[in-house]
Amino acid sequence: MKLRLHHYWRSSSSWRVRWSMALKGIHPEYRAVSLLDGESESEEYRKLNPFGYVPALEFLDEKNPSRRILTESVAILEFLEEQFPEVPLLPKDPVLRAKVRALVEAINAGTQPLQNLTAQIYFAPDSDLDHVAKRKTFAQHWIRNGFQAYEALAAPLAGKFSCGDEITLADLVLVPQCYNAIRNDVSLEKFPTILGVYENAVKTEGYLASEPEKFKPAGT
Ligand SMILES: N[C@@H](CCC(=O)N[C@@H](CS)C(=O)NCC(=O)O)C(=O)O
Repeated sequence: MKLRLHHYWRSSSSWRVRWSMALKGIHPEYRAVSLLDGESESEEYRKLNPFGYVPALEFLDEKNPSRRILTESVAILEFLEEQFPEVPLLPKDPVLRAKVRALVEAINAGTQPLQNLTAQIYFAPDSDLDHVAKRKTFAQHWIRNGFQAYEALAAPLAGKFSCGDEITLADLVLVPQCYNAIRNDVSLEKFPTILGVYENAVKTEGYLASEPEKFKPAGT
């Protein structure tokens, strides 16, 4: 299977997929899509992902156009789970699997979209300082709102990571969101479970192989 991952170095949704691939030993071709100069919004890119979002996963050896592209990072993560099960990122126990998926959705559906750049710009469209400050307050609110729920859901489950001592999909989604939180000056101190997971995760090989700095375009 020849894969191309369309991604952006700082995109938390892209990072989730890069991390899963690193753990599963998958080496796609990477294609950087800029979110800053309108490339992700272009007509050309929207043929891959009509939302104008990254990531998008392309099957280079697929001839049928309707089977060539996958979008939505969580759908991609689930696809990778099914196709590359040797390194599992979901627990075996069905109840814990559902709980990990709930943690994934707490960030994927309940946090990330609300603090995404497109939502921020819609909320405060001008580029003056007042609007830029408003965008940040908006992002901080939704990140804290999501993290208080994640903290409550994960506290009874967590060990080194969000569900016990093994990395799961929940961590692959949470930790990139922590990166967004830190960029937006949201302290993790008020969320001790999240902070513990973050501190453990940053020491892992999968984190180091997938983190934004590793994919930062030269000259950025
Ligand atoms: N639900 C989508 C969300 C993707 C998404 O929001 N991607 C962000 C980067 S993390 C993006 O492309 N944002 C473009 C923007 O905000 O302009 C997924 O999980 O793939």
